[in-house]
Amino acid sequence: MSSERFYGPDFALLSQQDPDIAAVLLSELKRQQSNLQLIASENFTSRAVLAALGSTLSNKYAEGYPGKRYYGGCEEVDKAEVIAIDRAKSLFGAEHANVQPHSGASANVAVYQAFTKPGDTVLAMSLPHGGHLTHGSPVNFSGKWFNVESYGVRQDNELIDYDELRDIAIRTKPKMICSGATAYPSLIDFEKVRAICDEVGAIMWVDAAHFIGLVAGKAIPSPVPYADVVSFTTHKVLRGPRGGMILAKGEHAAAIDKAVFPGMQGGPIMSAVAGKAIALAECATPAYQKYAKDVIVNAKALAAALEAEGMRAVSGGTETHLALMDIRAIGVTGKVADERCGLAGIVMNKNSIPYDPEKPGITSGIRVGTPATTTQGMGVAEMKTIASFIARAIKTDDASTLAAIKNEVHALTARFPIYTA
Ligand code: DSN
Repeated sequence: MSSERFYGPDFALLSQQDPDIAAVLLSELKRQQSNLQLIASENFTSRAVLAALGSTLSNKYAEGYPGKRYYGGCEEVDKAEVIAIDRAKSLFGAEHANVQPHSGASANVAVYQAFTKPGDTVLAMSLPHGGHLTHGSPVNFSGKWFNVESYGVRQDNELIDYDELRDIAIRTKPKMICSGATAYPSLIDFEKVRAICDEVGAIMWVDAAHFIGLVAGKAIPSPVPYADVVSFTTHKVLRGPRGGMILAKGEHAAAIDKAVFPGMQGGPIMSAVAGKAIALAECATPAYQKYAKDVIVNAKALAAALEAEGMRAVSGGTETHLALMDIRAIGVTGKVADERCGLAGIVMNKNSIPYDPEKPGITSGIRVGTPATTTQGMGVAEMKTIASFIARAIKTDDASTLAAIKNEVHALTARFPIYTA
């Protein structure tokens, strides 16, 4: 099937009206089809989700919640939002769901607003140890408006030090404790975090953006039974549209809903809400559960194969969808590795490792994830091939060698086509 046909009958119209943007759509589709997508936070959503995103629901303003809107004509979009809420509650066993946040960062703004006031103390994982901008970075609203204390990982095993976390919590008395990270390959012990929150009287917030898809697929334990509130994005392993979502205990439902609207957002993006509903239904299938388990199997295989190529897996490997590799033994920085891999058609990102001697713009590590390649149907054999591509690419600055690897990458991705049927 040609790229033009993938974008449907309206594509001919777009090509005629705006050939510049039509060309971008086609080139991006080709880029995604032909390169290796190893960014741990990216995936290929289904064509059903893409259909919802490109629908007339995009035209509708719907401030408020189903049955309580500020504009007329919401009877159809109300149905989509009710379906999305019901599916989220059922999939995750949650007492309350808000499906309106435009993104993970927006969801986190709402969480801060629901449970804290500017100046309050919040305890979260430090960004250099794998946290997120919204967990208190000084350049983000969280670090500017709140007193964010940080915990990290131990230097010897690169795992969260729950004793240190408890000590800091007792000393700083946070209003809220956040667990969750963007570059932490291990599982988080939610039972331990709950006990610490109870001991110091803190709200337990889990930012599950990276791993909620693995929870949805029942491949790893869920934070939902433990946490007061769980925020996440819907476009990572979960494989839905770009967007955010919040789950909460029933007692916090009103606070969360008020914080999202009118506290933080105006009208929700109803086409995205419909896309979230579709993705949640997809996540409830046995095929998705197999996918979630395969994502982890592939991540373990990729980490092991990269170790065999002379890199070191931070925290000794992975239990999730991503691996953080310390590449200092190869003698290149994360920045150089990222650039060389890009030239070889391998898209991943440089990433700080815990206690990294390099600046965040340089780094000693790379982060690789398997959500997208697993969606394509790749398995352990392909992970070994990908590891050899990465190793060859980061060890050379020769343009013709990088171009040759790119040809091999394209031959591999051609065997695992996406968006062709
Ligand atoms: N940008 C996301 C990631 O790559 O982890 C986090 O927001």
